[in-house]
Amino acid sequence: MAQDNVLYCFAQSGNAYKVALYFALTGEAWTPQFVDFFNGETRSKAYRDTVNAMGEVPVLKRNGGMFTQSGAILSMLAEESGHFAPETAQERYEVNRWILFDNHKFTSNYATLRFLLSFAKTGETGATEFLRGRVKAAFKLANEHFASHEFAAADRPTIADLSMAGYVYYPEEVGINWDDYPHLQTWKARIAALPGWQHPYDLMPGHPLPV
Ligand SMILES: N[C@@H](CCC(=O)N[C@@H](CS)C(=O)NCC(=O)O)C(=O)O
Repeated sequence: MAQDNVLYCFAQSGNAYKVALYFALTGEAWTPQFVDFFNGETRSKAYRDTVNAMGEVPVLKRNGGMFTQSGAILSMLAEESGHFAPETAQERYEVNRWILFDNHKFTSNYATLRFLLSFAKTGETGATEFLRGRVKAAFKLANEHFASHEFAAADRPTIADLSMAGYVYYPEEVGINWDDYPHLQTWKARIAALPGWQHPYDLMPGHPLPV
């Protein structure tokens, strides 16, 4: 059955990119719905009442339902289509394990550090120093994993890779030296070489930001 996929997103959101990337790589039809995050839309009462009570993107409107949390959305999409899906109980466990690690440590600290430095423009603070330490620890762990694994959770790309790919292509400078993580870089290039891959700034609306 054809699905109507409307993705509430904006170009700077790596969490939304995780779902947009799934659509780009699978070729499943989707439409972006721009969310004006930088002018407070996600924090408005209207957004929380009608789009997402959690006040976040991504939100996927699909067949009349409103679905939130990128990891849960990816799991739902993969289960329905079979694309980038785990195939065994062991793979399902590995996929969940890496999606949870991504949400808690890999994406979240990087996304917050980037937000503070590149968009809120706080300059260096105790918070940025703390977050950078957390990012480096997560990057080191992922780098060690990719030294002996081509993909995060199986011998082929799965939704765990799409989740971890959320923020790794953004160009903003946050004081992390990618040369310190060569295996992470190789994995990142492997994902970018998948047919249909596009950069987040080409896939979702809202880039560049108005000056
Ligand atoms: N764990 C969530 C994180 C979503 C998230 O943090 N979204 C950010 C943009 S990247 C957001 O919408 N923040 C809204 C706000 O803080 O007001 C997911 O993976 O979907």
